[in-house]
Amino acid sequence: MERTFLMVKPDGVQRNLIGEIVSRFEKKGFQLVGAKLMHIPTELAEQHYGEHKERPFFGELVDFITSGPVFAMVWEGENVIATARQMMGSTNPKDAAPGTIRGDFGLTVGKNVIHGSDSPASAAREIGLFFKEDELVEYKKLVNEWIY
Ligand code: RTP
Ligand code: MG
Repeated sequence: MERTFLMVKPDGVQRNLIGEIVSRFEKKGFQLVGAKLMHIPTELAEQHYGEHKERPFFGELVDFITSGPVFAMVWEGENVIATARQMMGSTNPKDAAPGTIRGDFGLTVGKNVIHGSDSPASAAREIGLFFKEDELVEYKKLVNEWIY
C-alpha cells in the first residue's frame, strides 16, 4: 500500500493545528502508521530540503523548519501521495483553494502549515530520513468485528 510523509510545520504546531490536520486525514480514510513531535536538527533539514539548496530562500527555509517542533507523520492508503497534496493545496496559500489545509489556514508561502511528499521517490526518501523501520506500525482495522 502506498505511503507518504506529511509534517505539520512549526507554524502549524504553534497554532495548535496538529489535531485539525490529523483529523482531516483520518476522516478522509487514510491510516496513520507513524508519528512523532520533534525538533529537526539542521543537518536533517538541509537533507530534507536538499532539492532547494541553490534557491535564494533555502537559508530561510532551513531556519524556519528548525525554529520549533514539527509533527512528523507517515500515512498509508491508495494514492495517498497525490491525494494528500490535493488536500494540502497550493504551495502559496494565496493560491490555495478554500477547503484545503493551506487555503483554510496558511498565510504566507514561507509559513504554509504543512509539508507533504511530492512523488513516490520523495516519499520513500523522506520516510527513510525521518523514521526508523520499527517506528512504523502495521495494523488492520478490527472495528468491523467489534460493532454491528
Ligand atoms: P513542501 O515541500 O514544504 O511540502 O512544499 P511544496 O512541495 O508545496 O513546495 P516546494 O517547491 O517543495 O517548496 C518547499 C517550501 O519552500 C518554501 N518556499 N518559499 N519564498 C519562496 O518563494 C518560496 N518558495 C517555496 C515554502 O514554504 C515551500 O513549502
Ligand atoms: Mg516540496
